[in-house]
Amino acid sequence: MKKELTRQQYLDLYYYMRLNRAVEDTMVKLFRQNKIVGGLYSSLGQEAISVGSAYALEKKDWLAPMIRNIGALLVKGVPPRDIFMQHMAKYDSPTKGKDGTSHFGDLDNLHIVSPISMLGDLIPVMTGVAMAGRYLGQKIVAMTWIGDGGSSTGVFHEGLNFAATQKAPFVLILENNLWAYSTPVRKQVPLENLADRAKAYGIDSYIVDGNDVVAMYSTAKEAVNRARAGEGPILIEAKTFRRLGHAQHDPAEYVPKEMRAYWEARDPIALYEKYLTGEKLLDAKSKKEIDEKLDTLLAAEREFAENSPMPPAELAAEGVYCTGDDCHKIRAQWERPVAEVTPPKSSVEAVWTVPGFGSGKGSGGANAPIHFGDTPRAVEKSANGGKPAAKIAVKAAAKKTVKAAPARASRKARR
Ligand SMILES: Cc1ncc(C[n+]2csc(CCOP(=O)(O)OP(=O)(O)O)c2C)c(N)n1
Ligand SMILES: [Mg+2]
Repeated sequence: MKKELTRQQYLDLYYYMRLNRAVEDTMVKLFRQNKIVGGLYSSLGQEAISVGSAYALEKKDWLAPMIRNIGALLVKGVPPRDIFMQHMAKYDSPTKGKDGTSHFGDLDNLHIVSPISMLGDLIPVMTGVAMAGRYLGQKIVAMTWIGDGGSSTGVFHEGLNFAATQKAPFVLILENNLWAYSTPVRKQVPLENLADRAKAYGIDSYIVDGNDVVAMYSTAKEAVNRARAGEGPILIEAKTFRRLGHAQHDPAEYVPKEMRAYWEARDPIALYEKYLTGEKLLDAKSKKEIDEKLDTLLAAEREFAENSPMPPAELAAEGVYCTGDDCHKIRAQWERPVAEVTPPKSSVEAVWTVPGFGSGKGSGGANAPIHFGDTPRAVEKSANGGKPAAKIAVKAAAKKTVKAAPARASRKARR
């Protein structure tokens, strides 16, 4: 680690890693007291990744966390009480006790997109956020995280390819913690470095020690700056280790003892404390002050969360299904003149047309529906007979499709 940040930045990184660990330690206690509703995941030993990467973002930037990114939420400004209450399904929680432990965000103020369980799906979603920001001239960067296991989903590849072709200002942090549930990374990816996946999309990547918070921050900062400057998406592989099981239910007995011992000796907070002390950025007195600050904060946040009521039963069905405008309103926030982004100004002539398809007109004069030659004929009788023009067009198109009948016949033959 070389000295390149301000003293305050060094101390911020330390504080947020400690806060990340303290919040999760508190939740383990709540879980054992049976106060957590649902699963409890841990980022023990991975705090430097969430904290270092989220610290590289600006306030206006967007992120979407995965299950091991509570540190990123804290850096972005989510108060610990919200995290506690969400895990306890309390009425004052961000989702009023209605969604999973990690399934919450804040679109209005903190720019956090709520995660969903399907691994990889946040990649195209955050690519979309990045593109929307560019479209609106906001100069934002979007960031999300994915695990080694999640990097083998189809949507990881589709999403990253899409981000690359769109040159989206998007940074993807791949947390290679060596395990996906009980599957070691070597059994599911034939690559030494998962960063090499970036080559398939023609984008740049970095490999970083995920247990070194300063390296994590510096690398993320460079990637964020490059993405913001219009260089397109960047993939960062952070090498680390999942210190606990997949979630609280998993004792992870399948992890070799030597592997665990190696990584336990590389605890990111212990390593960083040693560095800060060596560089005279942290002494016993300021460490004690941080300990006390965290103890006081967490006691108050936990008390608030514990005192929050459970949601009233009569509200169980409310806000579950969208009923339109009386449920919630989504309105475009125009930041460019409406005329510029709506037709006719926004319309572009199709560059590829096929007669009878898409922008072409059917013989009946209406827009032709897409017809692949094997859909049932809509009109069997005479052409007009009071049928809508679109249906007549279908018939006309079917007639022109020479291969339609043989295709149907051959499928029948196969059956
Ligand atoms: C598309 C999809 N497949 C499977 C799962 C079930 N699942 C949840 S977490 C997980 C393991 C994830 O491993 P990894 O991506 O390495 O993340 P880690 O838990 O190590 O942080 C699996 C298989 C899922 N949520 N989504
Ligand atoms: Mg993993």
